[in-house]
Amino acid sequence: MTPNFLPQFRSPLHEPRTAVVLGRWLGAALLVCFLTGLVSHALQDPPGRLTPYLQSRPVNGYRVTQGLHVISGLAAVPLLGAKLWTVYPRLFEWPPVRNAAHALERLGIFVLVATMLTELFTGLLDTLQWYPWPFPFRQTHFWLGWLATGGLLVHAAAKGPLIVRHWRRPAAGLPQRRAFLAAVTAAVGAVTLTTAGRTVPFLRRLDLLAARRPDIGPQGLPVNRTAAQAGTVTVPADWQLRVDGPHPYRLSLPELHQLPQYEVELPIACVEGWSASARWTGVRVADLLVRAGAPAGSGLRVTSLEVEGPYRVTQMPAEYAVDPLTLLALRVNGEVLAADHGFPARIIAPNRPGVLQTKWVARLEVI
Ligand SMILES: Nc1nc2c(c(=O)[nH]1)N[C@H]1C(S)=C(S)[C@@H](COP(=O)(O)O)O[C@H]1N2
Ligand SMILES: [Mo]
Repeated sequence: MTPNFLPQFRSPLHEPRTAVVLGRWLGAALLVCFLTGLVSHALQDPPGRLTPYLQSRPVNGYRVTQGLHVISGLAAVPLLGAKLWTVYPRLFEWPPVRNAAHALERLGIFVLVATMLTELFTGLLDTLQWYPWPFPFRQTHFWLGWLATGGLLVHAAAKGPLIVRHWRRPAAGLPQRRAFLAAVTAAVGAVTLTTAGRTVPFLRRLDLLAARRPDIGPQGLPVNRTAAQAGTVTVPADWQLRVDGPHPYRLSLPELHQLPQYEVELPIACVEGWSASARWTGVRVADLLVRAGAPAGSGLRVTSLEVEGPYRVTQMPAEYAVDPLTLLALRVNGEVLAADHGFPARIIAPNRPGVLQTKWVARLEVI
């Protein structure tokens, strides 16, 4: 018997079949989100042992995985809401703790729900580039992802018998359940359609909730961090690209424009949740390295004019450096780079997170 100072729940939907159906959908979304998150983490900050496996193809690889990451994470928000609503009467279970095993199970649920809510919330705020907390976003998001996924697996295992029992559709359907699941599906569909346009071009016009539309910005391309935000508005009039290697040299901007120019169509795929393709023109990074006498298999370090910032210095593994599509770009969509897109020169490479497409390049170093 539930004591009467606790709320009474009358909806027939607080039951295992509804919880199992929602759990399946939520589980699928979280699995996609977790795996694409791992890919993103590995590409952004490759641990040494992964470096030999990094690939510069497919060209749109990172765009697809980061797009799926954001889409599945956003879809998980209404799914988690519906799932928690279905099961929350269990929070009022009486007696609150029956025995040690039961206490442990409740503790597990608490950790699972807390990590998931925090994970989805921090991810959502990241797409708005809003970090109202003292901890580093990326590392926290990464480790919480492991905790939430681990918690999810333990939860699914603990509920195994119940899940198995309610896996198949029961012979007598519950009309309220059908209506509820249809409403949840509609909510997921609405969230996806109104946000996916930040990555998927043909949904662009429906992109009502997106933080940034991929076609708004100077030269038809959004900006993540403007020149003013990065404190690099003043490019010296006598700017020269400095290339360090066995045969170091410097090139002025007119000299760079005189070298063979190549044109590539490549996306900026930003980890803050948007991507957009553009036409870039510039000098092949591979050519610049050869000219510096770089031995085959060299990677490079790129330093920006930016005074300080987490992406002032980035490293590029050899796989990207030799790719003919990897440019030191001087133009975008037919125009000289705007200050916000990295004038006088920026890096653009295939299958790379946007954060590593270094703007306002000052120096390349063979490593
Ligand atoms: N030096 C420098 N380069 C940078 C950044 C930065 O903060 N500093 N931001 C990066 C990020 S997060 C992205 S998504 C792309 C965006 O390029 P865009 O502003 O030209 O679209 O630039 C990258 N290059
Ligand atoms: Mo970004």
